[in-house]
Amino acid sequence: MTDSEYRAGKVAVIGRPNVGKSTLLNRLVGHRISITSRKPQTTRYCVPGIVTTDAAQIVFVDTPGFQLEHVSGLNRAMNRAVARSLQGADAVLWVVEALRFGGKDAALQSMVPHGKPLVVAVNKIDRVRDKQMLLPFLSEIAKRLAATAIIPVSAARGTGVDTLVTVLAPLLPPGPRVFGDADITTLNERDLAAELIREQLFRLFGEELPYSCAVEIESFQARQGVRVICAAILVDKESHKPIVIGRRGEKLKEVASKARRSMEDLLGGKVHLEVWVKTRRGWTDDKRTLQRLGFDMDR
Ligand SMILES: Nc1nc2c(ncn2[C@@H]2O[C@H](COP(=O)(O)OP(=O)(O)O)[C@@H](O)[C@H]2O)c(=O)[nH]1
Ligand SMILES: [Mg+2]
Repeated sequence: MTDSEYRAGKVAVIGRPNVGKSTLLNRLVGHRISITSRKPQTTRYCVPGIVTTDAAQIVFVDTPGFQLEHVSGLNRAMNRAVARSLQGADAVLWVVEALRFGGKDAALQSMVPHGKPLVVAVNKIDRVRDKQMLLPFLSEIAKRLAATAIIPVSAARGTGVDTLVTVLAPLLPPGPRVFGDADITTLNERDLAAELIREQLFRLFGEELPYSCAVEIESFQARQGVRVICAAILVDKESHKPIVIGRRGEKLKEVASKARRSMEDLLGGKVHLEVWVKTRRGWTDDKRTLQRLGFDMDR
């Protein structure tokens, strides 16, 4: 392949909550950079994942599910982030769930910018026992969405994921690679660490609590090859504090030790993690807190 044939660009990954966007991003990149859980709307940031092949360098941008309900400052900031990443993308990867295309999926149609190449990934095909059932679903999707390609995949198993890269690469503009072969994301270690703590909140706590929590890294140092990290979990209600801490601090210990292990996996090397809990009432509507958490509040 000559230099002039090499492709480079951004692909925005969109889809209704819980279809497996973040799982797919992690599978594409080969590392767990975007947090996942069984609960909808785990993802709060646009998480870029870099995939480099002989033919192309693609920055996939995982996005939060677009929020139509609960208009808090946080939700508006998340919506702006999704809109911006769609504008900045060279192509769109729309993830839907096999055999499940409903109103919440259809509502996204108006968000796909006109003229941008669209590829649809039909995810979770590992759950479809009778593969014959897929064919009518795929043709239904083909009728409804003006996609360049519709690819059945399983993000959980890795099926079809390489095909996605092969299909997307020629849709991107020609250009040189911008990142090194080993680069997997443009997020820094501090942000990744905060997200891995948030992931445990989603995995370990009930329905409402994780949505009103945030994580702030208060200090992040490297000492003799060990990353020493102090983090605060912000809760929005005083009554949430004892829940996160748990009896004799057991819950918080579990959060910290699971998050620490994921950090060591992702970052490589030893991590020393201290986590504590702080109440900050109304933080989801507090511009300064949102700014500190990395949301762009200028618009
Ligand atoms: N069976 C199956 N489950 C999946 C697959 N991809 C994702 N999931 C699960 O679907 C849930 C939501 O995944 P997540 O990636 O957080 O979805 P997102 O909200 O679209 O980012 C999690 O419990 C995942 O384990 C898949 O290919 N097969
Ligand atoms: Mg997600």
